[in-house]
Amino acid sequence: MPEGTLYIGTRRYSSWSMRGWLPVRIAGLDVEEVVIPLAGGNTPGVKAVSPTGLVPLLEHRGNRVWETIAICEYCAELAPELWPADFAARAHARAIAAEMHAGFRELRQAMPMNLGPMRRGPDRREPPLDQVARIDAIWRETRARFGAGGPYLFGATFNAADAMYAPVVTRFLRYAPPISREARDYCDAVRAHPLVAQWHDDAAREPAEWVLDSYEAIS
Ligand SMILES: N[C@@H](CCC(=O)N[C@@H](CS)C(=O)NCC(=O)O)C(=O)O
Repeated sequence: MPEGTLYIGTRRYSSWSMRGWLPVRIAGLDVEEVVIPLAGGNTPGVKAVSPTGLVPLLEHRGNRVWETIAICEYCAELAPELWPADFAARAHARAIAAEMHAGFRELRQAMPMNLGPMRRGPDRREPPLDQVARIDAIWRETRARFGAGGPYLFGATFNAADAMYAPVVTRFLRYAPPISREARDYCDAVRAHPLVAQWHDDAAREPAEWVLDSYEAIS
């Protein structure tokens, strides 16, 4: 019998669900996954289960955890490899993960996550290039300082900071804003990670009825 439930939204669109799901799976939590098809905001099924009206929501061993950054921390208590072992690297990982959790609103709105076919909808907006450049710099600087020995931000281990930026990778690969060669290589490495690949595969199997015209219009 599973030890709880992870509630997520439509995989095709729900970037925050992806950010919560990755650490839960890396930590190997034995939780049932419940996917709630998003309705484009104020989804009744999400409101019925989540205190914030948002997903992801993790229920595990009687604990309820919402907000992706808190889910990362919860999972890291059980799987410490979700943060780097080195003190300075760990501080940096938390800082860049928190920056993602708190920011880049304009980038997220202009380049919404959509794992379906590209449509180039009429409402497509210009990406905020200053925010694209900031993320590019975060990735390059982090990899230069801490990334030796592997393709991820902190080297060989895909950790919570990578999980927080994984939906940005899907956006950069889809919308192709101008990014550095190093950032592009990082995107390719994240896309090839088995769990990221699994998320994409599962998204591709979602029912056609879950596709939202309003979300497709800006993709
Ligand atoms: N700050 C929240 C953001 C969560 C969020 O915005 N989730 C969206 C889906 S990506 C949601 O639940 N929207 C409700 C809806 O579409 O009904 C977190 O880190 O978990």
